Amino acid sequence: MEQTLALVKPDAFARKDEVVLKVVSAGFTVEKSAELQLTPARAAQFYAEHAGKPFLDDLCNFMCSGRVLAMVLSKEGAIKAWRELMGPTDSVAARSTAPDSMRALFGTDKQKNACHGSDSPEAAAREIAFFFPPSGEIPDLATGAAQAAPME
Ligand code: IDP
Repeated sequence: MEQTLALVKPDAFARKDEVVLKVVSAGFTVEKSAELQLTPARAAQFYAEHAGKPFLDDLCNFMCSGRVLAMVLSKEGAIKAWRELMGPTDSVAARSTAPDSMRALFGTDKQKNACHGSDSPEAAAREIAFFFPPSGEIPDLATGAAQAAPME
């Protein structure tokens, strides 16, 4: 069964239970979940592929502005299915083109768009390991990986 990494971003964290209900209704299994607070260093590491883009600093600040819910979701074709359920990046556009999507329902704009989803099998593997390191792995304190542990 394919797995993907889903995040409920800080702007939608207060509505995470509604998001999870829709995730389960859409046939995904929540294999793992953790609520955590990203540090600036961890956010920059997570979004390393966007290095140099003008919105990166703002994006990292936003991602550190509150807690996130990280989940490993599984389903046949989970990567594509979760991106479809999330909807397009811009929540404003999503409200006209995909009104039932997570970003239309729970997001605000192009940055505060409620959710993240891996965009390829390679990204899913990397992002799942980022938030849920294999057991026995020693957390990299220098990069703040220990922050990925669920909070009380
Ligand atoms: P995706 O999350 O739909 O895959 P990406 O292009 O990978 O979109 O961008 C990652 C995240 O960066 C988006 O989800 C959004 O929060 C933010 N972002 C993308 N483009 C912009 C922009 O033009 N302005 C502000 N934030 C943006």
